[in-house]
Amino acid sequence: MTLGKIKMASDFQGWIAAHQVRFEGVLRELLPRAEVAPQRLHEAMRYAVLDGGKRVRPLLAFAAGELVGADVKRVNIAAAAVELIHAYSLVHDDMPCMDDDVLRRGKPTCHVQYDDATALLVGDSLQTLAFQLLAEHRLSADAASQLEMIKLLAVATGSRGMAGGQAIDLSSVGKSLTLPELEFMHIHKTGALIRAAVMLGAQCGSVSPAQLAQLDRFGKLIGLAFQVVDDVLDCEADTATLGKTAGKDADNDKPTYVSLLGINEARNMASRLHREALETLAEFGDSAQRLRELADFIVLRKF
Ligand code: GRG
Repeated sequence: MTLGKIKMASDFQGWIAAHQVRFEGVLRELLPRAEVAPQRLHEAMRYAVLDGGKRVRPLLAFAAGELVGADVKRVNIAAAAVELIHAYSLVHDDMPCMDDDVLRRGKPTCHVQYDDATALLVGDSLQTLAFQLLAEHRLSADAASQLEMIKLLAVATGSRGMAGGQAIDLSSVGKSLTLPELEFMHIHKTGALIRAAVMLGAQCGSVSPAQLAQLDRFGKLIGLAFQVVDDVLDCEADTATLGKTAGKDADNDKPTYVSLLGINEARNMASRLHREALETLAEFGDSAQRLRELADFIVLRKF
């Protein structure tokens, strides 16, 4: 899978393609085999994770890992943990009790393909598998920093991160939020996991506290930019291109950057966040090239 038709340097395209193919193999190995009992649950977990998605979060982890010379085998595990959490969130988000959607990554959503109870268990099992991976593989030189990594992903995933953002999202349907309220929601719902991907990739290698602080800021800014662009695409792109139902935000009367700012201002905001994110990488020089290119992709993508 490629990242679409936007113009990218050919070596960056090659870097992406190589990581996507390799990482698909990593996920296939790490997920429970479909022949192992309970077969239907394992098959549904594989359905929800494999053969789809842009893998933006894993790519951010690989780029951050490369920046600090991390062993790619360690980053594989960190990236897989983040992607499993992401896949869990999509499965639950699509269920009738939340966003109630039938299409994800160009395929029927998990609860449509299987059933509600299976989808619930798929999300639960993907989430716990993510933490199992972080606990059972050596990711860092010492146990204390590995525990910090596990805590980082837990906070990013839970009520002070993604799940908390989702709770605010669900309760804001039909309401108008202020810009700071909308930002708070999205920094948590979408941004927290993107930020965690960058941080965990870097923590697999040797990174100073000052570098980590810069990368944290990069992750926060690019995570928010991702969401602003997602709001724009929800209005502008079509369902076939997105692989999920377009126009859902307006249909569900959800506050978005577009509903609050209008499409042009939302685009300007994404550009500003993009610029600020790139500024945080200035001191890393050429070693941050992949992160810069991924930031460009996140803001320029068409799906
Ligand atoms: C259910 C706890 C819980 C949280 C759900 C992620 C999320 C929170 C909801 C998804 C709804 C949504 C469309 C959010 C906008 C941003 C987003 C996460 C888009 C999907 O991510 P991509 O574009 O998807 O990286 P792929 O399929 O490429 O991996």
